Amino acid sequence: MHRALAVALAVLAAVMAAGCTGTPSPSISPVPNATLVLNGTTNVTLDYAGVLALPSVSGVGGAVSTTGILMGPYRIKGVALSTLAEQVGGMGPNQTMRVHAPDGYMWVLDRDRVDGEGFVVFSPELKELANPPALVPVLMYEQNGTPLSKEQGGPFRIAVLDPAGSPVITEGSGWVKWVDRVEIR
Ligand SMILES: Nc1nc2c(c(=O)[nH]1)N[C@H]1C(S)=C(S)[C@@H](COP(=O)(O)O)O[C@H]1N2
Ligand SMILES: [Mo]
Repeated sequence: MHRALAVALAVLAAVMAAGCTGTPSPSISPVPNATLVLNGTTNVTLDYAGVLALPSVSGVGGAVSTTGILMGPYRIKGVALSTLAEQVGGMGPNQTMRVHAPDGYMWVLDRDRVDGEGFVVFSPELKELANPPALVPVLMYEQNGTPLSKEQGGPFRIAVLDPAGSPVITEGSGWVKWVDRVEIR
């Protein structure tokens, strides 16, 4: 009994000592570790804070997978792809933007798409809209007010939003996950 009590007290003392003197616990950073490479007339490499420092756009958008599964619509915050292009000298009318991910996935947008034109747009009921609103394709870093998890395609994923807030649904194949490089050529 005495011995058990002594052990218990020793353990308690050790726990309290650790709690009080506390060597700093390994910091769990809320800032995702990320690198975004922009290749154009010039080349720029941004970290997560560098992307968040760019002018942002917010709105609403969702996606539909090729198998008909609806994702969202979500509240979205990110950087317009046109703003990314401006960081490296802009995009000519006959140039294309290639969005790369480390799994080898790549999506090509022409100038009209970067400007938000020509997307096939659906309602959340997946009815195609004859007269869709003006859209903005973005490099999304926040979905419903939260940074994107890796599972959600984070830290950076392509999304297409309506800045006026209507729940526009676009084709999921363009919503590139884990974007690490954007190339103008
Ligand atoms: N990096 C990367 N992004 C990607 C894909 C992929 O294979 N790799 N698939 C695309 C396709 S075809 C669809 S329909 C959606 C699927 O999104 P989900 O994985 O969040 O369901 O992601 C898109 N983004
Ligand atoms: Mo897909």
